[in-house]
Amino acid sequence: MTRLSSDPTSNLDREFDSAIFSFEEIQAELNYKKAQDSLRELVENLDLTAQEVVGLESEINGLATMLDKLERTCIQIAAFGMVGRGKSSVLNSLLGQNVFETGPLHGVTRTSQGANWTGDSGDVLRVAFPGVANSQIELIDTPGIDEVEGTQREALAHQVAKNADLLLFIVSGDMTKVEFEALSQLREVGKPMLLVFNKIDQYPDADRMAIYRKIRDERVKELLSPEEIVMVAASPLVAQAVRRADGGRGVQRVPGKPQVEELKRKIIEILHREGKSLVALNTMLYAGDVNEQLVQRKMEIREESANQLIWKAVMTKALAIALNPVTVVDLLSGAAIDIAMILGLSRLYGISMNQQGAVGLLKRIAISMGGISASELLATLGLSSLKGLLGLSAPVTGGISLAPYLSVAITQAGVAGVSSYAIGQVTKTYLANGASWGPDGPKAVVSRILASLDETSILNRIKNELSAKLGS
Ligand SMILES: Nc1nc2c(ncn2[C@@H]2O[C@H](COP(=O)(O)OP(=O)(O)O)[C@@H](O)[C@H]2O)c(=O)[nH]1
Ligand SMILES: [Mg+2]
Repeated sequence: MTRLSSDPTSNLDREFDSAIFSFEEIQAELNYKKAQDSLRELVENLDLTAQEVVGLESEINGLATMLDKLERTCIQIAAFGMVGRGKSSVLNSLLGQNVFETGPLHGVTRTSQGANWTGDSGDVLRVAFPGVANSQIELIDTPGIDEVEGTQREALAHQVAKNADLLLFIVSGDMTKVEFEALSQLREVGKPMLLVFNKIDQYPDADRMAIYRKIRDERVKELLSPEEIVMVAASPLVAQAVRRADGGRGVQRVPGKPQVEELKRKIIEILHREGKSLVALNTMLYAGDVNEQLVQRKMEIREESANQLIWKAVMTKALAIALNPVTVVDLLSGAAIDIAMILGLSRLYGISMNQQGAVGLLKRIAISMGGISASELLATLGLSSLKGLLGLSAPVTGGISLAPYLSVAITQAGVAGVSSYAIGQVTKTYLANGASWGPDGPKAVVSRILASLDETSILNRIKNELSAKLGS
């Protein structure tokens, strides 16, 4: 494709790169492989002239490379701590299954067994989250920091920590010197970390809070912020009335339900902040959980992620259109972005959809949208040649015609962005409704959403962001 090649070129190129980069971020929310295949297939099937392909190649390849990189992304969460503090129990409570062996004896964690293990390297045990297809999450259990000899332990801990995305340091009471030193060393690796105060069921409230404050205000004051400390009971013991063999009554301590919601919430927040895939995480942490509050939270996070994803697609499309002076590329890259957005949303809502399905849905929505897609089409067809002309003439006239170029481009891009926004909202509603249009059919859903959209304010938001990006 032809690029503007006067002064602001490098600027625009950079903006375009960052558009592709935000596209990458969208992909981070998806099932990478599927979206990647769909996009590639889509692009391969485009009926472009040789000249047009040449222009598109670098973008397509760049995208593919980034997608490849993302595809290999795997989230690793590693647990550290002294023996018996509950490292294995905490990981089990996250999994919702007893996969890591626990017990009062030393060394339990050092013997591997079972078919679920996915790569037992030496003293470190990893397990991929079971029950989620193509799980991208690995939980890593390590031997107690007091179990392995000094330098060897340090090297091992360092190695595990270096590769992990999140470190959990487990204690079960006030910290010892050994714990403090190990924590300090791990902190140096610079990875996000949570200090997990486990076994809180063992302490009366007052004692628990006293220990918590001691840890927070004295032990790790310099190393961790209060938000990085969380209290849990991964495997609490609860009193249960029992009838003894002799007919008398007694009390027995039996394992109760883990109290780890706060930990799950913090893990999600941290990894979200780090830009790691929320989809996989939510699936992992909330799989099979019927707790209403958690379901509610999951819905909120999903809604939030969906809106973010839609907005990124809107801006990616708007920016791409503003910068591409060739009509056919406008239309095709626009559709590719809408389709990627639909695929992304479908992943987010756990509804599997292939590229054909996404194309079908896009067509359906576009038909039902009537007005708005027609106006986008008109705007694109009517203005693109003008945009191309102005864009191409820029170098000759020394950039004088850039101003009208940008204002036309931004208007056109804004219209396209609004249509993507509407398509995104319609898709979200459809998916949230279990991939169904409901009794009244797609037209009714689309008109309801279109009626509720504040087009002017969305358009202004797009224009403002674009103007800021393009420096006009
Ligand atoms: N009361 C209580 N006991 C726990 C809790 N978490 C773990 N435990 C017990 O502590 C012991 C050691 O746990 P484990 O997970 O094997 O510790 P690890 O050596 O750090 O992996 C086991 O007997 C667990 O049942 C908890 O929250 N409350
Ligand atoms: Mg263990």
